[in-house]
Amino acid sequence: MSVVISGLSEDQQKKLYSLLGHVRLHLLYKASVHGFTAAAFHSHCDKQGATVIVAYNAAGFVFGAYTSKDYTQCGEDIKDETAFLYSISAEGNKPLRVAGISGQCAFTDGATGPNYGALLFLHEDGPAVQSKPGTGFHFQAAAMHGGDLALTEFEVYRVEGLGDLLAKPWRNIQWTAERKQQLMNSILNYKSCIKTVNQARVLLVGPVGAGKSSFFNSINSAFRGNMTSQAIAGTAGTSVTTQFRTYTIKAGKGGGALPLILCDTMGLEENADTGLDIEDLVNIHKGHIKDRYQFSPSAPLLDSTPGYKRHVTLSDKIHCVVYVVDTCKVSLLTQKMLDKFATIRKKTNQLGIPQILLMTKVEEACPLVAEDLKNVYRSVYIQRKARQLSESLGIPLTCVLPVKNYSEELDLDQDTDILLFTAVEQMLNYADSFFENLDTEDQEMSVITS
Ligand SMILES: Nc1nc2c(ncn2[C@@H]2O[C@H](COP(=O)(O)OP(=O)(O)OP(=O)(O)O)[C@@H](O)[C@H]2O)c(=O)[nH]1
Ligand SMILES: [Mg+2]
Repeated sequence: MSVVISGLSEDQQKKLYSLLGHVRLHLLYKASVHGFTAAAFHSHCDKQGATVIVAYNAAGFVFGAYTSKDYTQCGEDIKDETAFLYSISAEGNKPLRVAGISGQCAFTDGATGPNYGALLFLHEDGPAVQSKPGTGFHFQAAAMHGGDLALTEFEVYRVEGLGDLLAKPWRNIQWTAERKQQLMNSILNYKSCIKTVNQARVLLVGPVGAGKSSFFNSINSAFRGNMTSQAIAGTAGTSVTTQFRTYTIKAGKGGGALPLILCDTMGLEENADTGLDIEDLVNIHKGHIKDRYQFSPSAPLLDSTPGYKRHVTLSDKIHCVVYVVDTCKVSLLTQKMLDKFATIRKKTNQLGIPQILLMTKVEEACPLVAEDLKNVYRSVYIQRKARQLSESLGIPLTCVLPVKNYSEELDLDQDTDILLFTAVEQMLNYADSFFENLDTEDQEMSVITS
């Protein structure tokens, strides 16, 4: 996924959040990337709901406008009592917040750059602002932008209200030591209904950096009782994982293998010849790809290449596919990425493999969850993201599971383990559905060649 990065420093971000309250910001448009033109602004920012403009000048001012209304280019004057202009200057200074003059409109919704009367951004389709204090908003030019009307950068963010906590969680989880033990036992004692299959094989698929490798590390750590990092996890422009890996998990140090194999793949990227290849994925589904196969997006595996396993048994096939998505990036999933998911889902459905969706980084996505992971099913924001994902990927909400992976902690945590184990238990249930759906002929066949 191509990532456009915010120009706000940490201090500026904090100040902006202090003006906006309990919200999350999603960068929609960055003029240095998309163009300093009204057309580019409208193509990225129209009909996005509440937004905030962030303009930068060489004098060090960060200033702009918040509105709760859509930009639609309807040509009308828009009233919005919640709209305001603001300015953030040097470190330490309190941000300036300017409400609109009572009775006057907030902005004119035309085809120009955003026009708040007193401030017209992208003036004459360029990196400039026209400043006319007194039109709609009163302010001192020196305090707003220091008189420097040339823009060095111009960004627009969608402002998403995080909402509060639901009175009742949308899924009931028991956050107790007994429940954790119960889940662990249920996973340890899992037996597939097929005699020849000892371990359910679960495949992790998702965009670069979603937390696939971290999920394996987290499960491995939770079962071993201490932090492990067998799978390399981290952040880079492209996928950190470049090999196909099949991981077994041990029940404690020196313990036996769990009846579960987690298969880690290279991240998905939106363009055709980058990231995990769909043909490779189909071969993984069918069990043809060997452990440690080096993915090569431009040259998918052929049945004549060394990493290809010709003779496969039911144990080699994937029994459950888990889509892994970063909760913070749900609104940023591009149409290309969603189309890629749709193709994968189609191929996976054709092979009769059940699918689950794992939403990672829930604590990064919602501060209320960061405060207490037990809020995960009570956070309005997480519920909204789960619904949004369920709709855009066409996966029922019952198959959407929020989790927090271990990423920087040194100690295990009971609540984190309970969420992780709940997800694994569900994966095993789904693998069972796969086995149950096989016809008797398939079930009896131990060696399948295709
Ligand atoms: N805060 C937080 N960070 C996470 C979580 N899961 C993963 N991360 C971090 O996200 C980054 C990417 O995680 P990985 O597990 O490498 O992601 P991946 O899906 O394997 O990525 P590729 O192999 O590059 O496709 C790492 O820095 C992790 O520490 C989570 O639940 N919470
Ligand atoms: Mg990885």
